[in-house]
Amino acid sequence: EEQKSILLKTSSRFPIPPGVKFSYGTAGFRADALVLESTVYRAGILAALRSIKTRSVIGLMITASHNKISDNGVKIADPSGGMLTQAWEPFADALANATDSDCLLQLIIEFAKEESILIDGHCRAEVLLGRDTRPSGESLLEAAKQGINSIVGSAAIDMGILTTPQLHWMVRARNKGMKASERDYFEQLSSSFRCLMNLVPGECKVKGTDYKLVVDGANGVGGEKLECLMNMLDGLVIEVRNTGKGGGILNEGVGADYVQKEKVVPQEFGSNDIGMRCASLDGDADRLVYFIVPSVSSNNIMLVDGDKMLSLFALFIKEQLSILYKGVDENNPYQARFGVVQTAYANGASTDFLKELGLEVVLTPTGVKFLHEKAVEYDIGIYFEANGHGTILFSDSFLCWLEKRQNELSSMSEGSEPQKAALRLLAVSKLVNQAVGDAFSGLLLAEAILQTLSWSINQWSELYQDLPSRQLKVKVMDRTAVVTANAETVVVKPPGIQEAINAETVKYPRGRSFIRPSGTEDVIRVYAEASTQEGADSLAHSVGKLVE
Ligand code: NG1
Ligand code: ZN
Repeated sequence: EEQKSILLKTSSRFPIPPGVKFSYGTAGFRADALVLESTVYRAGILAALRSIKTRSVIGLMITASHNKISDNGVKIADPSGGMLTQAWEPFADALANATDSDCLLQLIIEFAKEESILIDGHCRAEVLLGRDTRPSGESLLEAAKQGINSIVGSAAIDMGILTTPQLHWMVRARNKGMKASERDYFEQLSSSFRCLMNLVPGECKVKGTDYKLVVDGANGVGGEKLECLMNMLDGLVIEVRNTGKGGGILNEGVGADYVQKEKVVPQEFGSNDIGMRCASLDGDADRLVYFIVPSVSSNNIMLVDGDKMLSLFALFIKEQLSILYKGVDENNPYQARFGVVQTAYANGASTDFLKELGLEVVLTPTGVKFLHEKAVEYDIGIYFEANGHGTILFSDSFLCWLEKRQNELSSMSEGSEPQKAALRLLAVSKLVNQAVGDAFSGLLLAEAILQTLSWSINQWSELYQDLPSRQLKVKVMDRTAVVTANAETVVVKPPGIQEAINAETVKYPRGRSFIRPSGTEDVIRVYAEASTQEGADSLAHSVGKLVE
C-alpha cells in the first residue's frame, strides 16, 4: 500500500506529453529532450524492477548518442553490461505510453506478478546512472532518480557524466564483483594497452610525433574522457579536438556519424592534417571511425569505417590464433570458434575480404543488441556496424584455456612466439569492452595493431577497396508499413516492393540495395552500393522513389 501511494504520488509529477508515442527501438527511447521527462522517470522504475528481478546491479544511461544536442534518450544496461533483454521491451513500451498514474500502477502490478517480482523493500535494487554532456541531462537524471526511488528499497547511484560504454562497463564489473570506478576502467584499458605495446616487435617501434593520432571528440563526453585516459598511456601521442570546451556544438559538423555518413572533413580539421591519422568519436563515445584528409583540393576524406576496423581486428586475431596453435601439442587442441557478425550495411567488399580470410560471416538486423546476441555464440565473436559501433567478445571457456596455455608456454618457452600470441590475445580480451562497443577500446586496439604490424593508416585502408555506396532516408507517414526479413535484406511488406528493388538492382554491376524502417528516426532508410559512385547514387535514388 505504501508502495502504491508513492508511485501514484511521484508519477503525477511526470504526466506524459500529449500526442507522442514512445518506442524502445534499437537503442532505447529517443526523442526531443523536452518530451522525455516522463519516459525517463518510467525507465527509472523499469530499471529498479529489473534490478530486483535479476538481483543484480542495473545501469541507466541518459544519452542520444550522435543525434542533435536538443534530443536526448535513455537506455537500460542489463546485469552483463549489455542491452536490456528484448523480452522486457514490450513492458518498456507499455510503461512509457501509459496514459495516467492509475494505468501506470496497474501495469506495474500486473507485470510484477507475471515476473514474480516481489516489491517489499527486502530485495534491494541498485541502479547506476550515467549521462552524456547534453544540457538536458541534468533534469532527466533527476527524473530517473525519482523513478528508481519510487520503488521501495531501491538505490540510485549517480556515476556522473560518462561515456555510454563506461557505464555499461561499470555495471558489468560490479556484477562480477570487480572494482568498478572510472579510475578502474581507465586502469584496465591503459594496462592492457601497455601489455600489447610491450609485445610490439623491437624493429617496429615508432617514436615521437610522427605517430601522432588526431581525434575529433564530437564536442561530446568522449573528448574530455579521452584526455584523462591519454595521460595514462605510453607510446601513443594523441591530440584531441572538438572537446566541447572550444564552443563547438555537440555532433554539429563533427563526430563519427557525420564523418561516416557525409564522408567529409569535420570542423577543426583541414589542410594542416593532410595525410595524418585521424579518428572521430560519436557523441557518447561508443562509435569510432578513422579517416585521412587526402588533399587540399576537396573537403572529402578517405574513410576507414567500422567494417575496416573489423577487418583489421579479425586479421590480427586470426594471425595470433595461428601462431598460438603452432605451439599447441596435439593433446591439447582448443579450436576456438571464431566468427564475424555484420549487418546489411557492411560494405560488400568487406564481407568478401573476411570470407576470403576463411572466416565465418553472419548477418543480423541493424541494432547492436542483435549483433551482440549473435557474437556471444562464438569463443571469439567480433561484431561491427559500418558506422563504427562494435566490439570483440571472448567466451569464458576460451579465456580459461588461454590463461592455462599461457602459463604452460611461459614455463616451457618464455618469450616464444606462441607465448606472445597468448599474451596478446589475453590483453585484447581485457582492452576490449566486453559489455558494448567502446570507441576507446577500438582506438587503443587499432593503434596497438598498427604498431605491431608496423603499418600506416594507408596500408590499413588498402586492405580492400570499399565498393561505392549511398545512404538516403525517406520521410514517410508510417515507417512500420515496411516489414523486412533475412537480416533486413528482403522486404516482405508492402507487397511488390522487393520485386521492384530487384528490377532496379540488376541494372548495375555489383549492385546491391535494401530498405528498412529506422529504429531511431521516423524514416525509411535506403542503402545502395554498386561498382561506381554514380551507380550507387542512382540506384539509391530509384529505390528511394519506390518508397515515397
Ligand atoms: P536506425 O535509426 O535504426 O537505422 C541507427 C544506426 C544503427 C545504430 C542505431 C543506434 C545506421 C544506418 N543506423 O539506427 O546502426 O547505431 O542508430 O544508435 O547507421
Ligand atoms: Zn553512440
